[in-house]
This record gives sequence, C-alpha cells and structure tokens, in this order.
Amino acid sequence: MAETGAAARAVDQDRLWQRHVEMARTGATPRGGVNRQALSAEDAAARNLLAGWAQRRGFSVSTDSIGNLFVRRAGSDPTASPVLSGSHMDSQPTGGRFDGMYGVLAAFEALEALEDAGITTRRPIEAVAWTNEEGSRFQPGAMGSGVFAGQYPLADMLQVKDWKGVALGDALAETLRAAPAPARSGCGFGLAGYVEAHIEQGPRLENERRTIGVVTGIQGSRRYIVEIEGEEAHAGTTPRAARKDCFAAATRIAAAMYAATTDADDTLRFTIGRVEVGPGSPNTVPGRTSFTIDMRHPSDETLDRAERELGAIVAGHAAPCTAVIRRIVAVAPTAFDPTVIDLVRGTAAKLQLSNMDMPSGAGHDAMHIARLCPTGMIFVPCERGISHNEIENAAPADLAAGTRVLVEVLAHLANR
Ligand code: HGY
Ligand code: MN
Ligand code: MN
Repeated sequence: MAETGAAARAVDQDRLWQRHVEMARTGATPRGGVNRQALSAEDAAARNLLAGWAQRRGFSVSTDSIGNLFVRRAGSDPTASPVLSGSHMDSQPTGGRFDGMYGVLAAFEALEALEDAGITTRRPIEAVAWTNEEGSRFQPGAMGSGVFAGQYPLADMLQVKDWKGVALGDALAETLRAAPAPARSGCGFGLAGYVEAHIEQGPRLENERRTIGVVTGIQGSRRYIVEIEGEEAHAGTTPRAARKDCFAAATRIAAAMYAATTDADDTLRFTIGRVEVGPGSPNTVPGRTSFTIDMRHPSDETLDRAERELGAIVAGHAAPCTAVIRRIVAVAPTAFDPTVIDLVRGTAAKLQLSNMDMPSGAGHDAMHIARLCPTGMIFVPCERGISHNEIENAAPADLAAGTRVLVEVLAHLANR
C-alpha cells in the first residue's frame, strides 16, 4: 500500500475546481446558482459530462434500475466488494454549485488521483451520483440511495409523480435515453464501505476556523403533507359563516404548528416549504389546499412526540373543512461507523488539516448507506454556512483539502 500522502499529493485542486465550473453550467441560473432538478434535461447533461470524463480516464460507467450512476476504478481483486464514495447532482430549484456536486466530483477526483499516482487498491473503488437526493421534484428525497439500501420499493418509487403529474418512471426513462449508460441488474450490491464528502451547509467550520468536519452522524428527518378540503364559493357573495375556506384552515393549522414546534433550545427544525392553493383564482374561496412539512431533530422520541402534536393540531383546527396529515418520509437518526470516523479524523491530522467532530443537520445519502456498510462523511466549509441558495460558495483550497482526506480514507478502506 502506498505510504500515506502519495494519493493526497496527487489531488489536483485546479482540475477539481474546473470540473465544478463546467458542471455549474448545467442548470445554471441567472443569479449564479443551479436549478438541476432530478431526472431533468439538466440532470441528464450533468450525467453525460461525468460519464464522458470517466470514459476518457478508462473508468467503467454504469447505472442501476433507479438511475444511480456509478464510475468504477478497478482493483486488483475484481471479485472484492467495492468501496463507494459520492453524493448527488440534482439540486434545489434555487440551489448552489456545491451541494451534492462536490461529493460526486471529490469522489471522481479521488479516482483520478489514484490513477495519476499509479496506486493500485485491492478493492475496486466506485464514485456514485445518487438519483434524486433533494426530493424537491419527486418525494421522498434520498430516493436513489434509499432504493439501493432497500428502504423504498423500486416499483413504488417509479410511480411517484412530480407536482405536474409526471411519473418518476417516465422521467427516468427519458433521462436514461438522454444519458445512456450500461445497466447493472437491479439495484443494490455488496459494499466494503462508503464515504461521502459534502459542504457543511452550516457555519460551524468557518466560525471555528477548521478545514475538515469529521461527521459523527445525521439527525432524524421526517416529511409530511397536509391536505385540506373545503368548498369553492364566490368571493363576493359568500358570508364568512357559510364559508369552508381551506386556506383559512391552513393558516390556523400552520400557526398552531409553528407555536408547538418552537422549542426552548432551538433544536427542532420545522419547515413549511411548499403550499398549493386551488383553484388558485383571486375571486373564488379556495376549496383545496396542501402544504409540505419538513421536520428534523437528533432524537426520534422528540420527533414522535412532535408528530403526535401535529396530528392533534390538524384534527383540532380544520373545521369547518376536513384535513389529513400524511407522513411521506421517516429516517431515524444515523450514527456513523466509529472506525470510519476515527480514520477520517486521523487522516486529517496526518495531512495537518485542522478538524473537528460534528453531527450533520442536513440529510445525505449516507444516512441510508450507513445501514449497509461502514460509513462516514467528510465536511468542508461553505461561505457563511449558506446553502440551498444560489449564492452558496466554497473555496477551491477547502474542496481540495477535503478531497485529500477522502482519497486517503478510500485507499485505506479499499486495502482493508
Ligand atoms: O434536505 C436536506 O437535508 C438535503 O440537503 N437534501
Ligand atoms: Mn446535499
Ligand atoms: Mn441539499
């Protein structure tokens, strides 16, 4: 095995940055961010870009039945379970250039650095771009990794519809036509380990002047949709007493939920991110309303208690309309593998990079893969901790530093 540092020294900061610049052209928005929705034409463009780079380096490219995209660098033992590293290329509608994409490009740069350094590993190492991590077009998010890990049945996911009624299966077929790659059978295979690099999407590393976040785990996350039925009526002639105004009901329900989830230590995360009101005419009393809920906390018991309160609020505030709350996602808090955490911390120290242990407030594909194999994550700072925003920014040197830790950790796991 190469001495520690040979692979890290082969990481090319300019090449890594340039790949971010090229990828940011797919789905580029006027304000300098990206809108690269899952299984969109922009997603297909990013897939083709990555596959083209991979083929030029002699790596093999493949997809599985949910469209996860893999780039494989062979190991000396082709029968050995691979080590995997990656993240996602789909973005929020007003997303940044680094959320997800950094993890995919860092994994790809790791393959290139090993190649450039002439380092052979026993196990194959694969870079992966998971399908639909953001869940902003198709819910649930972290779908590709969730199907891979057996959390979500493929058949159910193929039938999920986006806000315009497009089925995921149709969008997937269209994407694989636009970005063809050899198909792996089914979805899921044995792994020897998984490490995901990601921007922190919070301010701690920057505030504490650390370069590497040694991620210990991911808080629990849940998603719901509240659907309220009222009665369309004339805005001018219908007295208040006769109305079944479902947006009025939605505001009562939402106000009560915000109050109920305002905890003293500001740890519970409660977000209403999307509201639909129908028929959407200024002079018709709304007859149907729906809104999404995203709720996060490190403790599943707290999430359970909050979930019961949300249900009680919906039941108690809907009249004279009717309302239901449906849970779409529940991912338990994830603790990463202690040996991988130690490996990330020890490698950062060997490379003389400042580092700190920290949990992840954001969800990542690693939360599903952690249920399959030893898993960990590496964070790097992002400017003012801003993410899910077009001004998201990161420094080339930090991206390269995280990649240096990543490639050394992957090489170690691939020879374990
Ligand atoms: O929502 C999340 O935590 C992730 O950024 N998709
Ligand atoms: Mn992400
Ligand atoms: Mn995200």
